[in-house]
Amino acid sequence: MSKSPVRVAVTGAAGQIDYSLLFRIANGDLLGPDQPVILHLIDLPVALDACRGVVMELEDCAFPLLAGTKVASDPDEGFGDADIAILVGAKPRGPGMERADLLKDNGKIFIGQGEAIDRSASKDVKVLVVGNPCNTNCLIAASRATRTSKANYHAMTRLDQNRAMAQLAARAGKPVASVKNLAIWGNHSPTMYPDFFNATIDGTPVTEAISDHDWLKGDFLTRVQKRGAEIIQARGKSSAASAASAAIDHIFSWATGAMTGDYVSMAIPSDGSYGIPEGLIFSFPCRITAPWTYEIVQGIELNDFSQAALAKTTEELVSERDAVKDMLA
Ligand code: NAX
Repeated sequence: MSKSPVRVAVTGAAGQIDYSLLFRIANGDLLGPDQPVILHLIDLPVALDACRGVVMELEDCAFPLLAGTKVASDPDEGFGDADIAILVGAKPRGPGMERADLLKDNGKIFIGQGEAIDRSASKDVKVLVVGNPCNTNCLIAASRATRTSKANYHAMTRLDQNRAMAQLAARAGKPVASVKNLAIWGNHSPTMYPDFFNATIDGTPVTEAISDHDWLKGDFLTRVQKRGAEIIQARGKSSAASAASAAIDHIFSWATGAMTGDYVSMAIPSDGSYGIPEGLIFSFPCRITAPWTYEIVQGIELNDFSQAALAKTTEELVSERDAVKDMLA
């Protein structure tokens, strides 16, 4: 018997990330090749015609798993009965705009969307925030969760993990699949910490597989932390297909337990592990223990270098939380 469709709501549906993401979801990449999906495309009223164009293209792909589509600008309509909500739409940073203003302008969006999700989505909804500043946007949305579970509100750092794995593999001359347990700690921002000390390549610690530790502590970290800017400089636009792919990876791992045993980076509400203030949306090394069930990997050794890096990214996230404290429910 065929499975009943899962409703996936996606904001920013007329934007460039979703132009890749929606087609991958409809193709079965998010939830597997036997799971039909109904897509809810959400964007601002001004972008609804463009969304309708995207729907026409989705139809023209004749995806066997695409069981329906809906276009909406009203958040309650868009998130209505959604099982999964991927929040991509956000206000971009304008010229001369301070980070605090960006946080506040986006905060308003995520208050409204968080409230609508809590009111109208499925009670077990799983939420992934991609729109930047994604950790703090997620914090604001999760603060509205009363009926839905705060533990199901995540922000995306999987792109940073994927970028770090690719850089290490290239440096070691090995396939990317040989890199294991590379996790991102902290904020999706240049303070993030890709923890190479606890990662392995073909089972060998990265610090043994790559002897140039100055590179690991220097150019490697900087490159991962600033990869977004490097892409913009080369492409003239920010990362899109790779961001969509990472969103797929995040949900696919969480939903199916794929990569079980290996670490996955997820920015989730802190439970106080590793001394990170409770409730902060912080990227931890996580393990998927069963479909839709995750835990923070415990007992990871953090040397002085790692502890200093964690302190820096924690400080930034605490200051972001302070900047939006009036917006937290
Ligand atoms: P685009 O500017 O191409 O598209 C954004 C779309 O969101 C537009 O169609 C816009 O109308 C819509 N939108 C704006 N406010 C909305 C609202 N309140 N409700 C619904 N839709 C709304 O941006 P794109 O390149 O797709 O990037 C989207 C976001 O992803 C940005 O905030 C970007 O910074 C962020 N990113 C996050 C990454 C991550 O790893 N977490 C990496 C990629 C990307 O930089």
